[in-house]
Amino acid sequence: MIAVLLDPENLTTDSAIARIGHEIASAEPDFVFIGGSTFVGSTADLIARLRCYAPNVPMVLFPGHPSQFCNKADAVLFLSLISGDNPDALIGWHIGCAREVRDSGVEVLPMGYILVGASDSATARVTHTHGIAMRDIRRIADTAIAGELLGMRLIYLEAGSGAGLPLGEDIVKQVRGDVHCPLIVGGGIHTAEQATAAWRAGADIIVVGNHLEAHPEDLKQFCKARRTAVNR
Ligand code: 1GP
Repeated sequence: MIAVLLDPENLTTDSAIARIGHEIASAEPDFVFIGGSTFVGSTADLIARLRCYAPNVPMVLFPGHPSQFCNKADAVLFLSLISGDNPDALIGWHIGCAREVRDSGVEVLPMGYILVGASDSATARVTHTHGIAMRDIRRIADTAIAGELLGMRLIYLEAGSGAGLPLGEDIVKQVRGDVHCPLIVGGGIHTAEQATAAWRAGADIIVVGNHLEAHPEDLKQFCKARRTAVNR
């Protein structure tokens, strides 16, 4: 599957929303993820506007800050940054919005979020944490196993938004072999070939953000590659 990640901070004009909205409606990705590392504010307006173009594509919150939660989404990735040692990112920010999330009726998906490498990424800066070194595949996989044992229903391997290169297939394969829950892989995916490599290594969902915000017309190529990868 494929998720298009949209950062409300980067979609501020009607024309930008219309452009990506039309591409989503025609290519039909499996999900739209909405969220950003540095955005503080509501996502409700963006969700409402995207739904006008693509009412059948699930809108899933991927919040970098509690203010991004809203009850207009279909689901929320309730993520804990388990690769780092910032208590706020592990559990603290969650407490502040726990009641609102529970009472919202939005489907809650507990997710272990693992930053790999990406020392200069927005996630690393905002959370004051370091990603796990790419060469330390054993620790990456053990972190994923620990997340699953703690009851997390999804594991997200993150190379960092805007990373020059996606995660290596060796990392994805190792984690795929070690956990049973759905595996999300994102960060630095710019081509359908890179997406296909991640799917074939074992990713259930690949996430593309920066590239599709800049080149929404490429979404159809990613969605076509998804069908090819599945039918291999
Ligand atoms: C970031 O994994 C996502 O959280 C997507 O990254 O913007 O590099 O595609 P990109």
